[in-house]
Amino acid sequence: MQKTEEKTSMEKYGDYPERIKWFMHDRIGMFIHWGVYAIPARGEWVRSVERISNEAYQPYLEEFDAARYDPRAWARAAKLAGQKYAVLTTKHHDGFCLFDSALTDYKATNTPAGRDLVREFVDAFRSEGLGVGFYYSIIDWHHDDYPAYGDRIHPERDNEEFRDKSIDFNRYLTYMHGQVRELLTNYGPIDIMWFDYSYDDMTGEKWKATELVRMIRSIQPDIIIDNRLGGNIKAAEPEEYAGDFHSPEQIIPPGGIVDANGKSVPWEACVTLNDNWGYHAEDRAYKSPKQVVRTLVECVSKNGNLLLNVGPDAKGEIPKPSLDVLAGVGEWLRLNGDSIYGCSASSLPKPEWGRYTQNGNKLYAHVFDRGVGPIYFQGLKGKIKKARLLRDGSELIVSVPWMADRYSDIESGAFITLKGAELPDDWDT
Ligand code: FHN
Repeated sequence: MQKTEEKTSMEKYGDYPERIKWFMHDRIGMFIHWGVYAIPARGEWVRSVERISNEAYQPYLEEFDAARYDPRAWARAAKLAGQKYAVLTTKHHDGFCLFDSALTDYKATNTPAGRDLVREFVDAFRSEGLGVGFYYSIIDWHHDDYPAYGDRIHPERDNEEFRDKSIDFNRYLTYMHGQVRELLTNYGPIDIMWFDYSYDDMTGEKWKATELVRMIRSIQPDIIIDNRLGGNIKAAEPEEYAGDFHSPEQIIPPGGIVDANGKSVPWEACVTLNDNWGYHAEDRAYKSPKQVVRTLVECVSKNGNLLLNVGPDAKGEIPKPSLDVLAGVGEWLRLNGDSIYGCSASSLPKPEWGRYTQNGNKLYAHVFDRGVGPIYFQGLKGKIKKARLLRDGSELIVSVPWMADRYSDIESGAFITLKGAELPDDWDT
């Protein structure tokens, strides 16, 4: 419907850095967790959870062949899902690199896969017109100079054997910064640098984060960076490594995310399609397209993005249950995408029947919980110029039903009569 007054609370991204505006428009991306851990097929933390030594993990590298890896198929699946960008794990905590790094032998080009898998990912997603992001783990369980003894998550070093082992953490930081430089130098323009993750006192300058971010911005000035180097993006004067967007994980912030001045800040919730980021052969707990769409609508209604994860199997294929959910989400977006892309929160209070998203003077009503009778729009009396059902473009009648004057604040509200039972009772916009 067309509202006659104020714009969305994000004022069409007027006072946000230019580099983040495409992100705030596109709203939904694909997260891709893929690596050697897909062979044990018990999730990407398998080395830590099962305390697998480097030596016991090595056979997996020796059989990693990416035999059915087809990033064009991944990109087409993302497009079919309505996803506008993708973020691939170039290196996860196990330290294995999908890219041909000159700084290590622990990489895909030294496995039967025998090629730079990141290069093919970038080329494929660019050819499908999608944004390209790199996830890079600052945690590294393989590197000899990564914190040793006492590191509770490290697969091997949380034991006496490593108590007196000396490490040169600065040498690790040189390696880590060097790999980030490789990623942002060798693959053309990259849209997102997605670091993961700071913890305990391992945060900020412990990673030499200011130096790292300055290097990144010198190579790729238009890139956007998440906040997991440890910065407090909510701070009124955030550190340089605060990042460009917040990255809540498996949670939609109830009130969105604002900075210390109460201004909405860009954010992106990352969510798994099942219960694992990396491939897990036993994982059957897939979310439904309806759950994903409601999550996406909630994110956008709170000025956020949704990064929806897939975990390809050891051969490089996205599991069919994931593809099925993505296709369902894409079909909804094919019909209702105008209520997501380019939209953000409305200044109106959340209605009891669902959520609003808004784009300029267009207000989108996502009706999740409808009973009988018309839908009531608090505070919109005389402000709705016309209403259309996005799904089929049909007119919806804006009218004051009989008895409304007795049972509603008819002086400020407006009513839209939906078209009876033919509307699905689950969702529509
Ligand atoms: O430990 C990782 C985890 O494996 C996964 O990559 C998620 C995705 O955001 N990040 C870390 C957990 O917060």
